[in-house]
Amino acid sequence: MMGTPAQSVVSDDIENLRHHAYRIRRNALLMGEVQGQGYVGQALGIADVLAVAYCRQLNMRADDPEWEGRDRFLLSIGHYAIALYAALIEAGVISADEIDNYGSDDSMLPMSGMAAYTPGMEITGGSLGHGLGIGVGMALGLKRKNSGSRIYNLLSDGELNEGSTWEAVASAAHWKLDNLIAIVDVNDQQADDRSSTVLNYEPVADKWQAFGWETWRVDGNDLTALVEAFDQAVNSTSDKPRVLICDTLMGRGVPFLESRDKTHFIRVDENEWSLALQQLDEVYGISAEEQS
Ligand SMILES: Cc1ncc(C[n+]2csc(CCOP(=O)(O)OP(=O)(O)O)c2C)c(N)n1
Ligand SMILES: [Mg+2]
Repeated sequence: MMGTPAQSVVSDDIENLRHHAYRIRRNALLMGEVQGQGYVGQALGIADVLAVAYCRQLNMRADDPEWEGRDRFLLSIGHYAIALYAALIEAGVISADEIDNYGSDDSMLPMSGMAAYTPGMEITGGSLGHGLGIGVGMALGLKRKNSGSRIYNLLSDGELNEGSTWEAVASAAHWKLDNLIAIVDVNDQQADDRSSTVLNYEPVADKWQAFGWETWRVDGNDLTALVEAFDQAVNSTSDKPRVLICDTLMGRGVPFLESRDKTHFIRVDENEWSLALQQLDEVYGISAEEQS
């Protein structure tokens, strides 16, 4: 029976993360409702990854987001800002009161991620293909300072179209950046079409591996698989940079959004935000009383 307590700790852990992921999705929908539109599909798709990163993995201090010893989480994809805000709110870095200001003038939550505006937003992303290069420089700098902090970089499958991404992939391996963990959101979507239709990215895991990265490919909506992959990436003793290639589903957790064809930028009718929130509660088995 030796394994039983450990297993129940693990399942408690997953249950907690499931709740965090639910709240991240909910925060994102509430922000979408404020503006009536947004990159909500991405936030719903990446919420499980962010729950594991922000509610389990990152070494950080919610009340001191610039603490020198922190792990840095770089969001290359500025349009995913709504997803990161939702996670920063859940992690206690940003107050939930800010949700109502999402996207308005002078808000700390602008629609595209900008470092100067938002606590916990490490870089200004949005000109795609630069996050990993910045990550390489930061990881190298931290190593030279003998810091134990890690750099995480969340990038998208659309960013795999950028030559600058692959320059960064090559240099990270060259510099043996074992403190760098890339996370690729493979949702097979981008602005113009399916990513695989615009420019085939497969075999994506083989490519990163051939460049000298330790590589995991996981279902990015499976919390247990994510926890395992994050743990292995963090605990590996190799001198290679690490990448978690996460297959995700845009709109995950809200069935009427999951089944949409075009999910890059979502607009729904005014009354459909409450439908989205209601469907999310149904998917998670949360009753109206629990919510209030
Ligand atoms: C260098 C650069 N080229 C083009 C754009 C315009 N753009 C904004 S989002 C986007 C789609 C990128 O793909 P991905 O991040 O995979 O899209 P998603 O999964 O969010 O639909 C594009 C082309 C940009 N921001 N930067
Ligand atoms: Mg994409």
